[in-house]
Amino acid sequence: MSTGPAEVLVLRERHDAVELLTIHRPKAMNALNSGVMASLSGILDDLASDDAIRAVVITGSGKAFVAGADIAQMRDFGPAQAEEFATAGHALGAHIAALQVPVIAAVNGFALGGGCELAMACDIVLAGEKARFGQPEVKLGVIPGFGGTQRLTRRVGVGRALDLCLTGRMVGAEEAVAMGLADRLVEGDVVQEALKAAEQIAANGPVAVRLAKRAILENADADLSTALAAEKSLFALCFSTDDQSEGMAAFLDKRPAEFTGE
Ligand code: CO8
Repeated sequence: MSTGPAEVLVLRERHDAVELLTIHRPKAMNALNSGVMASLSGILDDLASDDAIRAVVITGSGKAFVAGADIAQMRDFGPAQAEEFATAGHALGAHIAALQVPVIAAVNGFALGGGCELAMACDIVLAGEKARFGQPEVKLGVIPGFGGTQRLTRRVGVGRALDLCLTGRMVGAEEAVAMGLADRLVEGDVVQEALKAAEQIAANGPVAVRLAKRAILENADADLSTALAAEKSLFALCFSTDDQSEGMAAFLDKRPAEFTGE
């Protein structure tokens, strides 16, 4: 018996040095099932070894970014399967953090539960006018399991995290940006704006972008003096690169820099 072509759950589009990933299960509001998670994880592996890539944008097909983990898949889970699923979710977040290039979430619609958590696992969160964020897990009798209780708290503070995780209410783009859940409110096409931000990043010194991401993410939970010491050594490291010589020479020569990422 022949099997049909495998369903493509994450669409890939290359825009020069920027990869656009679109989670594509529009009939299920792009809910994260094992297939989507494995697909995303495989693509991130691929991108990690792609030297030409400078930034990644993640968005969703149709009217959702991602409306959460797949409730139909989770319904019959026992604790062991739930733990395994959450482990896969955490691994995906770690994968995004470990990717040397920045990852931008272009939140085009519902970003709920695992979808809100996926957005917060990205480096920059752009909220389109139709974006709706929330951690509605308590309405289903569970709690966030893909980093929501922790990443949300780090982004918005304990009180607001408690508000969102205990009421399960949704917030629109404006409120999300005001509380720091999302980083920028975008009027118009959020994917185009995310690609524009990604292109801006791609034009900067690749080593510097990489080290800036590392300096911020690896030290966000460190005490200030440890974090400043880490910044100082990464700053010094920049001065062993061609990108630093080229970037500063280009500024002084009043010409655009031609970075090599070396
Ligand atoms: N899982 C499975 N199917 C979903 C999900 C989901 N999270 N969200 C929507 N769908 C499906 C609906 O069942 C429906 O399917 P069908 O057409 O077959 O009936 C279809 O998508 C369209 O949805 P609606 O008809 O409900 O569309 P509306 O426009 O009326 O509403 C909403 C859109 C508001 C997004 C609504 O669908 C909704 O509330 N969805 C559920 C949101 C939610 O509770 N998310 C949290 C899920 S729990 C979670 O994410 C825990 C994470 C734990 C970590 C796991 C590691 C990854």
